[in-house]
Amino acid sequence: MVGTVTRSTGSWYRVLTAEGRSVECRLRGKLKIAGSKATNPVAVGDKVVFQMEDGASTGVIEEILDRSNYIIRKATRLSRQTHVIAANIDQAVIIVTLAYPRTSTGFIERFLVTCEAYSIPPAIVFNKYDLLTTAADKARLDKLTGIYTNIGYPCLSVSATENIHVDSFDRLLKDKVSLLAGHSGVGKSALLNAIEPGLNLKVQPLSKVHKKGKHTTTFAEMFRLSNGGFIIDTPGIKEFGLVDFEAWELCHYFPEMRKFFNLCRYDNCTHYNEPGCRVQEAVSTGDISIQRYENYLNMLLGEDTRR
Ligand SMILES: Nc1nc2c(ncn2[C@@H]2O[C@H](COP(=O)(O)OP(=O)(O)OP(=O)(O)O)[C@@H](O)[C@H]2O)c(=O)[nH]1
Ligand SMILES: [Mg+2]
Ligand SMILES: [Zn+2]
Repeated sequence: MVGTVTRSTGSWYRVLTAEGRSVECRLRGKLKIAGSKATNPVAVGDKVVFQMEDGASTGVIEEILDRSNYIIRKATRLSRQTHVIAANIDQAVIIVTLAYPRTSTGFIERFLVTCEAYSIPPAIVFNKYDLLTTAADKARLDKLTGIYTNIGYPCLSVSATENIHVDSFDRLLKDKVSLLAGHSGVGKSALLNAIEPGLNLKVQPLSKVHKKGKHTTTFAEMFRLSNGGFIIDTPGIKEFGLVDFEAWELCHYFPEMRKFFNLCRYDNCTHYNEPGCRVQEAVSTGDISIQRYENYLNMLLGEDTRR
């Protein structure tokens, strides 16, 4: 039988069949993916072949089907071992807020670069629209959505608590496997509850002192939505860290730079301060957003934008 892994606790995997049946499965002996350095051979989202155990309601996973993509995190900072967080993801949706708590553009762009590196289409959802009350707040939102939609990244402005454009959020997730990311407190659980009240996810009040929100979600799991979509709820964004990259390849993860960087004078141009650089020229003429370029430089030069 074939199914999708919807939950992994280390030794047991919950596998959902096309008929909608969930079976708790173990792994057959030393099942490993050839060449993989991963500590876990099977992750949420994996498509697997399994067999029922004789006279039991449990199953055994015998084979992992090829992944269309997957995301990993390093076991530790220096370790070469990796942990696969999830596989076969149709899109990665980042929930952000311009206030309470404020998500930095550096953080959004690090997320977008990670999506590009993993070949996962991203989407950006600006939540807590109801809290943007001044003209300056709204102008800032318009500017950001302008920058991202121009590059081709879909953007939504919503409010989970005031029910603004929640239907668009529902359509975004329909029939797709979506990874949901975003800082603690931006309203991921509130938004999911708004489109699917039966989920009853815990919504945590923002801590008044730090305006940062407490971390409440604990492990990766895949939820089925009644619109046919699946949600992978990650334990915080830190697990969705940037893959390792070389300086010359970072620009490949900025789609708006692609049409310029082959035209630079030097083949190994990093678009920082080299003469004859067409990317820097495009920034000065406004064809590439200064904000995006500055965040590119921050990533290139290794400044921490993980805030
Ligand atoms: N004003 C306003 N508050 C919201 C909105 N959405 C969520 N909140 C509030 O923001 C706080 C955090 O919401 P959660 O849904 O728990 O945030 P989360 O992203 O799931 O946080 P973690 O589970 O910790 O990652 C709660 O107090 C919500 O009521 C919104 O659209 N507008
Ligand atoms: Mg939550
Ligand atoms: Zn250049």
